[in-house]
Amino acid sequence: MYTVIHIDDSPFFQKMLQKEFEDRNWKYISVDTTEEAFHILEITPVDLIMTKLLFEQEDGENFIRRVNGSRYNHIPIVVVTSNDNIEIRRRMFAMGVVMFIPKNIYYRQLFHFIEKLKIEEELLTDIRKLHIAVLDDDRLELQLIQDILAKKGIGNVDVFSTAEELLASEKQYALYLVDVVLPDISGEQVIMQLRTICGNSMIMAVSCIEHYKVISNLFLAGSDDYIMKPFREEVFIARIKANLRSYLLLQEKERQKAELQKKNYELNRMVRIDGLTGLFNHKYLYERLEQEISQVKRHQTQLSVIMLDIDYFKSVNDTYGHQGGDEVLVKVAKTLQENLRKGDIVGRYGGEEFLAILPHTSILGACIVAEKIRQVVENLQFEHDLKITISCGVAAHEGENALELVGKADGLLYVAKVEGRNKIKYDAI
Ligand code: GH3
Ligand code: MG
Ligand code: MG
Repeated sequence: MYTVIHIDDSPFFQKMLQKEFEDRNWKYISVDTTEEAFHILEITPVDLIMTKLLFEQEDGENFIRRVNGSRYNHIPIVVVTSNDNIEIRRRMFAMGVVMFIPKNIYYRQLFHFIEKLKIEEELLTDIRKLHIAVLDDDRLELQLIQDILAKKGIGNVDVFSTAEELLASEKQYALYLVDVVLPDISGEQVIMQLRTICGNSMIMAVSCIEHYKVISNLFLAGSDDYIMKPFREEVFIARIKANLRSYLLLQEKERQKAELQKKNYELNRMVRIDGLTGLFNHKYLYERLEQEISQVKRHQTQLSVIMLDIDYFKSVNDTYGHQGGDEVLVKVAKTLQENLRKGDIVGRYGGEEFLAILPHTSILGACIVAEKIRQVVENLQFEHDLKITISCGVAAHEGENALELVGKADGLLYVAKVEGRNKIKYDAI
């Protein structure tokens, strides 16, 4: 929760602002005088000071000067006044006032600013989670940067005094702060090498070099920003925040891209895969068979198919229920996958029928495979001592199209069924 002190003795504005702030989950403290404001500052952490300029006891400008000279000088000050002219504005901004709001247009601007304050605070929270590497050959400078970061609660910081050490580090950092004047290697080279190893991390060059050519070269080498030494703490942190904004946007984009790729992959998989067994589905089997047939024609190779059907499967369902039947289907499907070669294609052709496409395989080879599978299925262990057998029709490609070839295997499967099941039938060439 954030806290605002509002110094204004008008009950009307106090009431109005109280509601606006509280609606936004802020703690609102209103005081009538600047002295009371200092008292509050002493006893509670404050995130924003809002003040008018004209007080009976003290001039508002004087109050701002006192805040600036105190240990509360980091708290943003917003001035709300009806006394608006360019001269006053200039003076206010010179004193570090972050916002000047003429009383009549008070709100939109103010709450826009407050929203931003919240986002800035969130960014700081994000920065605290980052792993940061600082490279500087000057140990004092390293300490200075570390101190500035530590003051903001940023502690995941590793410091390096040579480029060699940093480049050899196994760890990837989200932010690199690189001094560009180094004894053994140019900062530009360091940045170039970092860019190749760290991908999208933020790289900020830090130096006192002023020459435009050097600075523009650093950006060419892959730096995201350049900060001139000596720098003000607040500006330094603000620049890190600015870079973090783009970094987070980029990361979000990458995340969305990866998610989309995953969804596309899943979608592609879903149109090819049978939901129950995880094998290819009927549609994909035909696509692949057509492809394989065109390969056979082009390269004069061999191709065989096996049509497999579980025997008396209806009675499995009748005895053990549909779910029991499904379990058998899954186990048979797994067995097929395990007993075929990597280049073979196996899918669920229909209910309890499977089709295996065996590229570069003669009828003899296909029969050996079919017989092996028949035996393995016959010996599978199921609950309740259930025994399962399959019948197979094995056919070699002899110029048919996909439909004809499958029809040939299906015809042979039918023969296997008629001749008593648990056997393979092939077309004798
Ligand atoms: P045959 O030895 O002649 O092949 O006899 P069968 O009982 O195996 O053959 P039939 O074609 O008469 O019955 C096939 C059964 O397979 C009927 C159907 O309910 C069942 N079936 C089809 N798809 C599924 C499924 O996804 N899950 C389950 N549990 N059963 C299915
Ligand atoms: Mg069957
Ligand atoms: Mg069937």
